[in-house]
Amino acid sequence: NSMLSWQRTAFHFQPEKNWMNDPNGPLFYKGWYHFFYQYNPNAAVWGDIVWGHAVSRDLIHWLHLPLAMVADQWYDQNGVWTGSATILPDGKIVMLYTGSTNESVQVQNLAYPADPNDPLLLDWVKYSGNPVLVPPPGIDTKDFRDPTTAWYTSEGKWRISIGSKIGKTGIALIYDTEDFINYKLQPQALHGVPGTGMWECVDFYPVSRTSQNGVDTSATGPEVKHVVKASLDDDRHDYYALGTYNEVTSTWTPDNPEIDVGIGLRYDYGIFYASKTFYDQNKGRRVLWGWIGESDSEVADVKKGWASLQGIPRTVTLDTKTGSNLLQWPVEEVESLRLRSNEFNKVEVKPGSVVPLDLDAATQLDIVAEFELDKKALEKTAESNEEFSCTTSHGARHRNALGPFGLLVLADDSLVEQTPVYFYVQKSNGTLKTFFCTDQSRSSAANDVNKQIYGNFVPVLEGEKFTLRVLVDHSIIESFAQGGRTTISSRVYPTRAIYGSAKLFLFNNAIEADVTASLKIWQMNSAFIRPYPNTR
Ligand code: DQQ
Repeated sequence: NSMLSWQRTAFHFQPEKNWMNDPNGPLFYKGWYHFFYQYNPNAAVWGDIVWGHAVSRDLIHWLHLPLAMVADQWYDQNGVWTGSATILPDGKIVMLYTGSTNESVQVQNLAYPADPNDPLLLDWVKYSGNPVLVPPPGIDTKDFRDPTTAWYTSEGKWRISIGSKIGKTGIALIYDTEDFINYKLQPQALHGVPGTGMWECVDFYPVSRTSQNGVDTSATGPEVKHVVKASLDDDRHDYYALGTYNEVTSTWTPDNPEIDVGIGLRYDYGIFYASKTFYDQNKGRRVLWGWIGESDSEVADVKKGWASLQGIPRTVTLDTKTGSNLLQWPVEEVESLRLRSNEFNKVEVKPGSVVPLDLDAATQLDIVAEFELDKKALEKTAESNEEFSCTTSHGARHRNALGPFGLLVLADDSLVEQTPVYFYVQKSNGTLKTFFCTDQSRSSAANDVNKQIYGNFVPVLEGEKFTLRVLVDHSIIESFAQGGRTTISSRVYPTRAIYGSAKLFLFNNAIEADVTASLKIWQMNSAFIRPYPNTR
């Protein structure tokens, strides 16, 4: 057991032990951020699901609380599944969640805090008339789950969405309600995309077109665009698209049907699922939580006694420069963990070389880096029409004139273990096309772990450098390229590159171009993520 204990993280949210999955009902109330999550109190694998609960002042330091809801009713006997919170204008909290009934039918249930004066919201009451929604005609009893936060309509009603599928078409059903007890199914789904299968954990929210502030879930009008997100059960990734919401028909239309939900953009090109946003009225921002599972074996999870992390919460905004993607960025509070820093200015990294970065240890880091490609090399490089893809093009070993270049994270001295986080640049039609990837193929000497190469295209606009932010925390690497246009989260399980033996390097595997790198790297403090004092 202690053999694997280094894999536990220092500043990512995780329970003391056992299995965790989806984030549930995040909200800010009376000075506290509340975080609920899918939790198995009995084992380090999925099952016996109840709601775990923790609170924080700053989204970084957490106090674990007693379970918020357990499977104690016929309508949630097979699991207290995923749900969302809505804060009503009078401050009341409404929680809607999916119950898997004694017969494994998926139904929606209502719950609320027993004592609204308790800022910790320790006790939850399930509504006596539950369930409030059962699968409608035409919907399979096992394809009806994960209610969203409600938003307000101009008719003065609340509206929610619930994920489902019809045949192979993933859809977001829409219901209107006045009291959260009686609901009316709308004749039109919010949206659906053929071939995408079951939509889990649908999310629907506005983003401002003019500012970087977040907006309340009910905001509509010309100032906003609307995001639809679905977690695709079939391929276990979170897909989003930007579009326009029509309140009258209760439908949403993507800006570009070619990058629709499930066939276009992902929040994260690594491991990141069942995510959920909430509007943080405390700081006027929209915050995204995502479940980052394990990519080692189930046997290893059982041995270590826990499984899963939550990503560092991210702010989500519209990228007003491109207009066609979101920007995700770690919440500013994570910067309060920054300790001493090292700066490296304009380090030259020659083609085919590796440059060590002199740090005390490289297991808990916040890295901010920018890279520039040599202008002359850029000019004389021939056009390429190579079909590149991070996932299939042999990772950081695969060279062209202009890449790959970036960082070797959680590497040991001999580079037997290393996780390259990098850019790969192509010149075609006189312009540059850039990919952002993470190569796990040499991340661990262990062989029971996922060694995929992750990544995707990242927009780099005229005049921009290649910029990177990386959070490293023992067994997780969260990477954000170009201010959060493309993000990749990796779980890695080095056996040598641990504690003081973990190092960080720059690398440039381009054939022709010099790369100049400037970095600021902070050692990160550990967060206080503490058990609840057992006084009750
Ligand atoms: N996890 C929950 C479901 C949801 C799935 C069950 C997504 O409500 O659809 O643990 O990971």
